[in-house]
Amino acid sequence: MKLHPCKLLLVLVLGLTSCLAQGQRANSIIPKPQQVTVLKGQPVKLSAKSIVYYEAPFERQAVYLQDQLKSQTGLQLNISKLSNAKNLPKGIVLKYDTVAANRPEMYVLKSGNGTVTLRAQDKNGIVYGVQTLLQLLPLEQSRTLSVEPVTIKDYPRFAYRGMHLDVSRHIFPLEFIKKYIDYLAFHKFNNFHWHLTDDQGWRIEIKSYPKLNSIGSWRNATLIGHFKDQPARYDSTRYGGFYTQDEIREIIAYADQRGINIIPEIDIPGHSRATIAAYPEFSTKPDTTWNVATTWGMYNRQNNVLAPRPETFKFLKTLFEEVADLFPSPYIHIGGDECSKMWWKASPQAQEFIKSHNLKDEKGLQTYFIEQVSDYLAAKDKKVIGWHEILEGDLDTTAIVMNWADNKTGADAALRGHYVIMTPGKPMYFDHYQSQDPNDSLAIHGYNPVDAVYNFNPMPDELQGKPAARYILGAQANVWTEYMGSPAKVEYMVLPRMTALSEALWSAPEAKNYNDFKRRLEQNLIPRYKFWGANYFHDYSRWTIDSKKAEMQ
Ligand code: TNX
Repeated sequence: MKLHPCKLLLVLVLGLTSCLAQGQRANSIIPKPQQVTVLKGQPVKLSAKSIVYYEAPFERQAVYLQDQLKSQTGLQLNISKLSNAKNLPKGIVLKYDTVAANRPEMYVLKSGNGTVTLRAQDKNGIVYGVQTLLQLLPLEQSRTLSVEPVTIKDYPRFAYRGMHLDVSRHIFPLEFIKKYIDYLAFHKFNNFHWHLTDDQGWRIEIKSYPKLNSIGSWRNATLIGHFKDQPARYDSTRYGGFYTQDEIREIIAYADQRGINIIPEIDIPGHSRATIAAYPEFSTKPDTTWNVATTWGMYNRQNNVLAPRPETFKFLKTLFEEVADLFPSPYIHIGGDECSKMWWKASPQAQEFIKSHNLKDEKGLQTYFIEQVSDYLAAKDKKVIGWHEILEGDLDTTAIVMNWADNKTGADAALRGHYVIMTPGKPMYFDHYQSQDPNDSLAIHGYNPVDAVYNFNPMPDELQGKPAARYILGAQANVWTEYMGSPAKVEYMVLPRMTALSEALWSAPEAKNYNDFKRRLEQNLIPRYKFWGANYFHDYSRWTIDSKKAEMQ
């Protein structure tokens, strides 16, 4: 076949751009790996005849890779258990290796001589190797693929890398929960904090107390607009639902295959309005008919608390045992935030309880609740996580503190000997605005642009170089959904901030560079958001920490 010179030029240019794209892929990975070495030699070719080999612990990850490859490129590879053959076969090999991959969650990816090998000592390492491999491949349908010859040695900076999702204020379909978990896996997060209960509704099936679902999962109306708007307006739609335990088990298995632990949160002793709507006898005013909350911003108003009665503690023990049996997570989140003390102050029964149990005050009572539940859970071999307000009383140090206040509060908790997960409102609250555009879609007051997230250092300055630094486990972004009524709105609020956070948690601080991050975001991630069919915030270049300052001058 003879080609017209113009066509020949086109072929050459196209060939060149795809070569260029190839060379750039190893340089465009997010989060940035610890070490990438581009090797000389031929790219590894993969075709429908190639096979994904796995060693025993990684069978489900081989299936995961197979699915991901199929959806990204259309290429359907078979999988096969690796036999004891001395020479590695051609194709992709998932190897269990504690020597080359000598730390938790580490992977070593090597491509060359016809084979791509991923080595790790645990499932998470393999999952992260898979994510990196997917970024070395084109995002298009193709019958043959080539992987540039590289060695990548990679592991996370922090052990805890989390994303939270509030499903009480708004509930999302099971399919979206899976999609959200896929986003986490892609970004090499390892914990999904599932905020399952709050004043506005229970979202987990509890068999031992069925009214939590028949009553507590439903509210009669929902606030329209911002909760500070006057006068407040409500719709008149009954809203709610919950995830059944079978559905939850399905989500747990889905997340587990992707190296993600699910931490359920049952928020006590405050944020309990939906609980006492179902069981008023656990409230400080048992004769009141409470309703499931229909508005937001509950602090000191309708954000309600549990009363310290024998039947409440029996309830908490049974409830948390049921939750502990459902979730394999070694940690259960028990809330503890924004527990208004006014209800206990006004309750003679609560005051009597404080006295008879030698508690100092209402803060002591809050600690008592946390310690009771910690004990029930310890018997099930689980540790508790609580929001930093659990430190208000004198708590022993077994509880892990999730700090949503400033860095200093986190540092203080670490200095007291608690393990700490950093989620400071600034900039880890993804329910806050990411622009200062008055026409931006409704959000909570603060301003957390994407560069603030990127530049966030989970290690507080106060702890640099101190032994207590080891208590900082990592960080997490929180996604409270008062103003997120749909999956598309959640996606808009988390992308690309979640992408920025992944690098703050994974990569070496000295390797971070915001401009380079933006290049990789544009070349590698934005096309993926589109491929995933994800909504995202487009205006991230315009809205930065400095753009706010410039506007205020
Ligand atoms: C405070 S932070 C809350 C949530 C709200 C959020 C809104 C925390 C532990 N509790 O109940 O949704 O503010 O930003």
